[in-house]
Amino acid sequence: MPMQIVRTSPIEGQKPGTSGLRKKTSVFKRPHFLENYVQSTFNGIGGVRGKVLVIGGDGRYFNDDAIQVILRMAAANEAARCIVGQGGIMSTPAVSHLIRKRKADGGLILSASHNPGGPDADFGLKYNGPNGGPATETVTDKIFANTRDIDLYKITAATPVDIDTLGLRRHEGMEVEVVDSVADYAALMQTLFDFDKIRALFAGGFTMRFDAMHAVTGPYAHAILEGRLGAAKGTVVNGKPSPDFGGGHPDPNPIWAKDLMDTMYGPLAPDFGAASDGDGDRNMIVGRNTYVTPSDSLAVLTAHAHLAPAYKDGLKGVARSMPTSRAVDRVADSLGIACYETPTGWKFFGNLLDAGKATLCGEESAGTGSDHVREKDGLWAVLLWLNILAETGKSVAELMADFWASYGRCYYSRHDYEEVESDKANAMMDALRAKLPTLAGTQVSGLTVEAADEFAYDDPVDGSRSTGQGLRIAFAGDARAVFRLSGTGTAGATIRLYLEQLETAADKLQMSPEEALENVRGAAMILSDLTALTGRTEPDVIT
Ligand code: VG1
Ligand code: CO
Repeated sequence: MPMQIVRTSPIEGQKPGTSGLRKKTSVFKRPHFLENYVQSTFNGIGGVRGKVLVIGGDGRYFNDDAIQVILRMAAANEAARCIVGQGGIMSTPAVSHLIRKRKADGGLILSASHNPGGPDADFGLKYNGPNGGPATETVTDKIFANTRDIDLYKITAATPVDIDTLGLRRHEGMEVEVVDSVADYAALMQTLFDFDKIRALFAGGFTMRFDAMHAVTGPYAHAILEGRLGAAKGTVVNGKPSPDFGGGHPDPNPIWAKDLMDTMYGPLAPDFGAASDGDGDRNMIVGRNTYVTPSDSLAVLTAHAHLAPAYKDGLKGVARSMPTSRAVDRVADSLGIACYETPTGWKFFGNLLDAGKATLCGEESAGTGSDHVREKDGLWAVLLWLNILAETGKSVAELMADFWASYGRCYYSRHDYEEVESDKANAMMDALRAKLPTLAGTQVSGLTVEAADEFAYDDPVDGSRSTGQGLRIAFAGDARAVFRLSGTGTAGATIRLYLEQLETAADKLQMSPEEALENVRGAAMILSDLTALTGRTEPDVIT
């Protein structure tokens, strides 16, 4: 095998963020950038000699070239086998499932997820471990350490590997197995949900629109919704993956999935709407005239999960990321199950799922999932909603109204200030952090601060501690504001401000979120001094 050892030196800025390494595509394409990171990943996990890896990506621009480099490096590093999604395409939850199903040693996912794709947009790469989940911080720390003192990488000659033809072949001493990207995943979904019941729902005239946002879930949604479940042809829109996601932003929220929102709030709205992101791990749920916040979705799914076959015996526990609203806590309380609060990012749920402490997990950023894989899973969430709608016979609006009547409503909104100059964003966070210990008891914007701290997480399974996970301010009357900096952006800093206010009064359950959150937003702006310190008056995106 013609293996080359290439001399290299460390490249700045290869620290993995919330979900792997994300950079401008042009940065990933710089000489040695990808190769350094791949070799550092291999080194950080103790080498890949004799190992089996699953490899797939969301199909964005550079996916095809990058996957060839990764395969050549896996061969040169003496991996035994790479299992690759056909054409190099596989959704993030499908990769997670395949790692588990095939008992692989890990996997590489080529994706920048909800970030746009293209030569001038973003690219990303992340490593998932043998449990199918994103590498824990202990592992990403090792990968990062390797990026700091790398001096060589190994790669074979530039003979392209055929990843379009299904089947097993040898390539430069390594086995390459090309698999159908959808089949195993679709089969898994069928074991979790009552497909007969959902098929009957569609056969009875129930209508749906699934917006794949020109991203990876198109083929999965076609096969499962229109194929196995018999939803009408045309249910799936924007279902053909494209390298730049049709020029759009594959982030399923009311801003970027505006077409779907317009349809669902228009005169011809179907019964149910959903969308998913670039790599298929996020979901947006919207009923006729009824947008469901991801935090509420997690809570509603927790309350009704027992209606689906996979969860009929109940849930062991649930987990949510810290900024996610506390709606699910109230459901867990009434079910008598534990509710864990973790830092942002799916890597923190893995240990809880592995240890059998949590069955469902979720994040306010439109990620929901369960112990069926170790990633969040967009289509899974859509199918669980469909199963619940089929069992209850209720509309999304009715389910939400019932839910709020039982548990109260956690009004919730996230305000993103994008591409803020990093030093200004850091200065704002530093100033607020310094102020936190003095805030309890302060009156601001009609609210009283009850407690304020910087979130740190002690993993109950492996005892590891993660610090610096967001600044949180709790107000009397069950209101909360949280500030943190995004770890997935590729330009400047993104400040995320999360706002929450619980209402339990029956006559206050149908307010607009803006109105319900006005006081807590006002208080957050005053306490953070955001406008003075960053020059921003309005957020770029409100979800
Ligand atoms: C964001 C979300 C976080 C999510 C992460 C990866 O991270 O807030 O909840 O886990 O993206 O999602 P951050 O650090 O930018 O806030 V995905 O679907 O982009 O892999
Ligand atoms: Co994603």
